[in-house]
Parts: sequence; C-alpha cells; structure tokens
Amino acid sequence: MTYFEGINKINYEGSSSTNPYAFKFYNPGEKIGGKTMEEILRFGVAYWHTFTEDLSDPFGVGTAIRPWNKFTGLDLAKARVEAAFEFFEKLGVPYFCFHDVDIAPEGSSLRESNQNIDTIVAMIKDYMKNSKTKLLWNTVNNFTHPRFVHGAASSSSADVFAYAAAKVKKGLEVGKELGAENYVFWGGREGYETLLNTDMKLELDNLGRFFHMAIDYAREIGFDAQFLIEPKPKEPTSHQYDFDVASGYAFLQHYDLQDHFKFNIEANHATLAGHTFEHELRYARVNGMLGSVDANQGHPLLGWDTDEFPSDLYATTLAMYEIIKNGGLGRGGLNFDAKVRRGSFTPEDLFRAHIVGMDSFAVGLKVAQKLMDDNALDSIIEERYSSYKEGIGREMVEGKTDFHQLEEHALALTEIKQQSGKLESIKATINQYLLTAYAGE
Ligand code: XLS
Ligand code: CA
Ligand code: CA
Repeated sequence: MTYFEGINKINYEGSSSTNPYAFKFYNPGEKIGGKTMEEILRFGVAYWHTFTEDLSDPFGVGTAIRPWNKFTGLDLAKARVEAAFEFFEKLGVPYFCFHDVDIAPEGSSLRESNQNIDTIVAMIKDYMKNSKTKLLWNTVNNFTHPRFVHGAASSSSADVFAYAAAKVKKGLEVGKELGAENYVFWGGREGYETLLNTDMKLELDNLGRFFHMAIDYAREIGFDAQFLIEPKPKEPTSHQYDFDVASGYAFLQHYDLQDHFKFNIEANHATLAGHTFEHELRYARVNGMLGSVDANQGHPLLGWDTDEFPSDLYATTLAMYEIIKNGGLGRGGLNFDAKVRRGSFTPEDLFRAHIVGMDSFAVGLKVAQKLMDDNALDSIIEERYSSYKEGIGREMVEGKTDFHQLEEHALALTEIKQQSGKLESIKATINQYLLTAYAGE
C-alpha cells in the first residue's frame, strides 16, 4: 500500500527551483570540506512527531490527516512502519529515531507491552534490511503514562523506579537489535514541582544509580551505542534536573558518569533555558561532550517548547559552525525533533516541513564552512585574545605566574589598552557570507 500518493522521490533541484517537493540547497552528494552533505548532516526523522503525533494542543483536539489513521491497535502500529519507510525512502533520509510507545501501543501489562514492541521491532528490522535508513537513536517514554506522575528514576515510588528500569532495559535490547548508533535519556518528568514534598538528594542519587545500572546492562548485552543525555530546563516539571549542558555536565561528573555520556542538544530546549542554541553546542563542544542534536526551533514570542521545523538560517549557520569545529557529530546526527504546525495538517506538509529543515541546515553548513575556510571569525577572536600570546598573559596561561607577579605587573601599568569587540562588523560579515554562499549557482 502507498501512503503518500502523488509524492515522488525528493531530489535536489538547486536554488532556482520552484518545485515545493525538491531540495533547493540540500544536495546529498555535494562535498563540503572533503565530505558529502549527507555524511556531515546525518539527518534523522523523529517517529513521534511525524507518524504518531495527532497535532492536538492543550486547547484543541488533533487535526492531523494521516492515511494510516483508519487502522487501530497493532494494525495502526504496522501501518505506521510501512508509511515511515516509504517516507524515509522518498525523503532520502539516512536516520530515524523513536520512543518505545511511538512504534508500539502499550499493553495492559509490561509483558504485553514488550510483546507489542517485539512484534513491531521484528517488522522494522525486516524493513531496515532493504532500506538505507538506519536508527540514529531510540529511547523510552517514561513520562506520558499516569504511573510516571512523580517521575521515573526520580520518582518517590520504588515500584515506579523499577518499572522505569524495566522499560529502559527493554529499550537497550531494542537498540541493540536494530543497531542504534545512540541511546537517548531525556529527563521527561525527572525533576520536581515543589521542594515542599521532595527529597532532592535522594532523587538525584537515584538518577545517578539508574544511569550506572543502564551502562552496566548495555555492557552486559554488548550494546555499544553512545549514551546521550538531553537537557531541558522545564516542561513538564517546573524544575528539570538536567537543566542545561552545564548543569548536566556537573551532574555527570558528580556521579562519575562523564566518560559514558555525551549530550543530545535540542535547539528549543536551549532557548527555554535562556541560552542560545550555539551556547549549548559550544559548552558541550569545548568540554568534549557534544554528541548529537535535536534540530528544531522555538517561537521567539512563545515561552514554551514549540518544536518547530528549523528555518532560521542565522541559527543553522551558527549551529553548523560549532558542529564543524567539533569535527562533526561522530555517531550523532541532526534529528528533526520538530512537528508541523497544527494548521499544517496534510500528509504533504510532512514532506514540506522536512525539506525546509534539511535545506536550512544545508545552507548553514555551506556558510559555516566558508566562514571557517576564510578564517573570518577565528581571526577576530585570535586578535581579541592576543594579549595571552605574549608577555604576562602568556606567562599566566603557561602557569608561570602567581598573584605576586600579577600585582607587580598591574602596579607598573600606566594605561590599559582595550580593543573594540567589533560585534556589528562581525554580524555584517555573517550577513555577507549568508547572502553570497550560493551566488553564481
Ligand atoms: C521533549 C524531548 C523528547 C526527547 C526524547 O521535549 O525533546 O522528545 O527528545 O524523549
Ligand atoms: Ca528532543
Ligand atoms: Ca522539544
């Protein structure tokens, strides 16, 4: 059965194309800095937003028209798999990601849920044999069901902790079975509403214990995926324990987990935390902790997690700059944890949304690579910090000074020369690169 009638393979047609079902900038085979766009960008489709989501919001029911909606139960889950692989093929995307409950319905018991998962995983595995699309990461949903009302690994109930562990255990087995490159832990409800009823220390310790047991089990079954923590500051709880990369990194270090994890950084979570996307990427990168990316964007006027498809070229450029500087994403990728707007309810909108996301990151990649090749931003930074290359600055950086020498140096100063930060001209340069990267094509 065909689910996306009338849509053919999405091809690259170049920046002058007016075909809504063609890439204007994402040219998978085009080499940028020695590697193809496909190899660098490693795009992934998020199963939950594209095949499971009904586009409901807190004020209204779902609006999504999906050709598989005529089915129910396991038949619906199977139809989604068929539709998903047709979609991957037509979009030409190398990866996908899912939670356990996205692919298979929960049963009336854990055992039954696991059986449903087994049925669908066997089907996915079969489809993967004839598909170039691989699993970037999987995870489990330990936040939607009422049992997780007080969290999962940070729940006040030990039974819930055990249930959450059993679900992750199954998730790790599924990841191994399907050859997942990564395994993601997003906090879900790992946080709290109020301290008035919360034992914060016990909850944090339990989270640490949970992650250690997950590592042990992955090792036991020989599942060698990269483990990723996905920070988010709030939503659904008012205080999420993995607030941002900096707090997540401190948590990992405190519980001796830093060698087993990297971060999966979501753009919209960065902005919810009061950071820019590039801040989170940079913080992870300079600490050797940048693992993967959930590529989306928030709405500048809304203070919540809107999960929009990325279209802001400035943001994708600065993000790709960090990713290239990181030497790429390794086993990670750019997963579109993004949903079409409630008003974009047709199946065709799913293609158009992914096309704008893929094109936007392709532009970002090309512009960022050019900025780097021309040393356009680095030269400014190098000059700005040049006082640490010689004299007292150099001695300090090399660990050859103490407060006595620094005081001596300061006392002898007659004037301190400051330089301009040149922010406006840096922005002008970025605009110039953005507008000329595709000139002449
Ligand atoms: C929710 C998160 C979630 C994770 C995977 O805000 O982004 O979808 O990516 O559990
Ligand atoms: Ca995410
Ligand atoms: Ca989000």
